[in-house]
Amino acid sequence: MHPDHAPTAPMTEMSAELWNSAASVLETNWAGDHMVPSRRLYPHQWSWDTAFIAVGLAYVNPTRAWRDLRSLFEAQWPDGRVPHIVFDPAMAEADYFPGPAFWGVPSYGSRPAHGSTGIVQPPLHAVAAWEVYRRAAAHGAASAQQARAELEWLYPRLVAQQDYLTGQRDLGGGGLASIVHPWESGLDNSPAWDAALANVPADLSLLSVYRRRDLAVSHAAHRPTDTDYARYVGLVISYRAGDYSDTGLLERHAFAVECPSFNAILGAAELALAQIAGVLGLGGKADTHRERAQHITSAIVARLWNPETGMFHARDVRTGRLTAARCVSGLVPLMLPDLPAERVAGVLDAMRSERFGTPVPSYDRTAADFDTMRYWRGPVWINANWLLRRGLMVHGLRDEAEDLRAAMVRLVHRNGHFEYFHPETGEGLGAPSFSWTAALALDLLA
Ligand code: 9YW
Repeated sequence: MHPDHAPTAPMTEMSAELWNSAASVLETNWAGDHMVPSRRLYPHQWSWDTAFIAVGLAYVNPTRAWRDLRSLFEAQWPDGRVPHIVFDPAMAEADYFPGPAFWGVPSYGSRPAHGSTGIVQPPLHAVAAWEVYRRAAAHGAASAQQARAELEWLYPRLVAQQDYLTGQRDLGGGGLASIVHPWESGLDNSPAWDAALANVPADLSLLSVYRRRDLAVSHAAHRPTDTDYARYVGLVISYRAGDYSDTGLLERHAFAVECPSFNAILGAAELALAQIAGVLGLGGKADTHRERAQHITSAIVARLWNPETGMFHARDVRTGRLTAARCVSGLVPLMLPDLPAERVAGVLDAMRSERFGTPVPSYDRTAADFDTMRYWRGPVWINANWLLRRGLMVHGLRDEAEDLRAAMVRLVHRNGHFEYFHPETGEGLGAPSFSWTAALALDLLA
């Protein structure tokens, strides 16, 4: 890494220590042309991880940030979808389940990959590309020039990604993208999906055919259950059976949900694209992106707001019902600058209430099934808190944004660059040396 790229403001001993450990996690997890989220648990390239990671690499190694984003988009499908995992040919099928043979997707594009999955993840890449670009000049003229060239390469690809999600994936017809698998949300076993998943058959016999690799490298109590996994695998088999086509999907696929955080990120991506289009001299396109962001924001407000809970909820497209669960995803629309003031106030009330608090857990602390250990059903995740901090800053809440930043920095400094954290004790859970925790720590310190 480049210690000379550390922030210029004087650092305390604690922040210097955290900066160095974060930079070394990113060094260890670099796999030549992409970053892995974690060496043991996730040995391939994950889509939204790449975006969070780029935000941190922007400080210590922008060339790698661009390389990582390029590697991901080199595997983009002809229909514009950016796969949630791009498989590394250097790894064996057995190193991750479900692996490339299970998905059965050919290699698209120029990446010498071993195929990809057929599903997507939240489209945070335009936001990340804009962040890397903004910081490039601090690394000198050559870096600024590189950043502009990379933006030019990425821009049409980012637009194609948005077009896929707002077009083919608008299964509900109301201007929002549907996720067709819980993994697409990035919040795999969130209680937000429980109601919609109840309609999905859980064929546990599938797990005697396909062995869960995650349990070999992680604690069962910290991971989704076997019933969850049986449903996850069943949904892949269902989507795969139609060659991952979205045409007529509602009639033949048991899961379609509009997720508030996925769609908030979709809206934020349009705003980042507006900035990128501006830099590239495409003023007319910038206006279109801003309009599209406004439409997405309005659709989130119209379709996902629950006046009784005063926050956003996931909507089951098949039944038209909002899920009752109060999850961190229901706060993330705070990222959107055009969110009406009364909705901003509602989200802030929920965030400040005993249900959430700082740092924000993945699920309502007062819910009967709040689970301090199990993945997206209770633990604190740095990426979700990072998105919320952006939301606080977008709405001018500087003091609260600073409190949240300080809480995240303390958590990671005391406990390490873990994948997620116990919401009461702060203990690190899941994978250690986790890339997005390290990358976002750099951004929080800078
Ligand atoms: C899995 C890689 C991914 C993240 C997701 C997270 C988890 C993969 O890990 O899912 O095997 O369950 O939920 O957001 O992208 O870090």
